[in-house]
Amino acid sequence: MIPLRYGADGTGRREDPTMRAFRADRFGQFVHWGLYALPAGTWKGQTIEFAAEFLMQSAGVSREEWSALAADFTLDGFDPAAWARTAKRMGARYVTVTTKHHDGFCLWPTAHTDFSVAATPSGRDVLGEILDAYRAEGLATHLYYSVLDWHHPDWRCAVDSDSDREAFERYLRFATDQLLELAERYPQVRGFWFDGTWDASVKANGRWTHEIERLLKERIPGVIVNSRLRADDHGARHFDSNGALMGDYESGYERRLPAPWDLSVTAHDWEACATLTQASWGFHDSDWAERGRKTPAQIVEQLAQTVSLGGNLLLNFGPRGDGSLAPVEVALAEEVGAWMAVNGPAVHDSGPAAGWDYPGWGFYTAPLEHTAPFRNAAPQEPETPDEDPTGIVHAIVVRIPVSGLLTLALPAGVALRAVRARADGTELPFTPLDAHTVQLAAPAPTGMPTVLVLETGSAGPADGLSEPNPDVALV
Ligand code: H79
Repeated sequence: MIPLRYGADGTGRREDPTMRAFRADRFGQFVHWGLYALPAGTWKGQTIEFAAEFLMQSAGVSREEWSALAADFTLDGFDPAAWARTAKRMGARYVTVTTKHHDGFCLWPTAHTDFSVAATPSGRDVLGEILDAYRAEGLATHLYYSVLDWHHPDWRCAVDSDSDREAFERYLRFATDQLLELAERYPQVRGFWFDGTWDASVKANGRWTHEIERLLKERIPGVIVNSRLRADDHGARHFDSNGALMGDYESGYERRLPAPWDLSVTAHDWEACATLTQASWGFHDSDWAERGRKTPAQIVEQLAQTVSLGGNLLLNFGPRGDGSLAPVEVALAEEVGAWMAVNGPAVHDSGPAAGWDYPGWGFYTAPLEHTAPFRNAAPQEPETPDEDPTGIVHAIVVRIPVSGLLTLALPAGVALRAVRARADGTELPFTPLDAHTVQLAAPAPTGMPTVLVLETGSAGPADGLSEPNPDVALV
């Protein structure tokens, strides 16, 4: 063990009610909204096929020109209640909203820079209105904050001189002031989501990242902080130099997921964030963005894969410059919501199904109380030691084999009692191949993943025959 001052604060998962609720939520909505939604990927007639929120950088726009967009931030179609309803109907249980992205524009009337909604025609507290709207729908709220800042004169990517050092210290003071201001103005938030922390300047300031997490938790007891904030004494990010996770959950999976069979990620809490288009977070009004737009089935498959591996999925929406949602994103949310209305129990309050190996044709999830004890958690007494392990497992079918057959390998000690379609409860017949393997006809394709409810019980001792040669297995 390397001694660290700014490494992980503990080992193992947080098991307090706030963290348990966040884990059980499983599905959140990310909202990227700022000045970049106005040009929406096109600057002076040129469409840049790159993330819309990067346009200031990718189109080489000066600070002055970019700041002038604030005059057009008029909120003509701004309807946060509609955003919140859309998220709720989709099945999201929390929202993470950009308070300040890399361009430095602040969605709340901050006292620490003039570059905020206070300098727009309405002068309204846009962030506060968004958070109120989501809370009114019963969603928990989290705040995204980019430490990286292209607007602030004191931001540095690297600190190479004394004057850089002085400037960057001023910058960190500014960011601290803003974060404490956010915590004070919006004390109901459940979490902070940090971004823009990969530059050498931040990595050399693990002390600051450690202090920010401590300060936020002091101001808002129980608040949840992502690993992306943190660097340790040696600049190690997410995981400290001893391999322990910093922050409360890993947030390194951006536009990608762990491999479906990679159970190593179930050792800690994590959240992946995903775009609806191929690569833009902010609204990108272009054929390029539409070409890469994901279908509801692709989104649901990502959600199923995520939950089967013990993660949360934060699905991004990029409202348009006038503050309205793009109809194509509302339609996507409706379709995912229609699936969730039937199949939500395979996602919400669910996690990895212990012992059920990745079957290739889909994903298994199980209600959280049936998941294995967390690897790093303190050992807990089982509530009812002799309890029959009867329970349900959800099988989410995303790829129907050309054979038309699904093969299920049962965990040791588990018997399959019945298989039902989640949608209508129809019982599906299955054939045991041996004590540990069953086969059934795959459900007819519907264009969306199909969820099967597996009713399980414990296998009696007579069922316990196992193949003696470990090189031989029935598939
Ligand atoms: O807000 C969305 C994006 O705008 C933001 N994060 C999501 C949630 C984002 N900022 N930058 N990026 C995504 C991609 C950055 C990639 C790189 Fe690097 C930064 C390449 C080089 C520097 C980080 C460090 C990744 C690789 C090395």
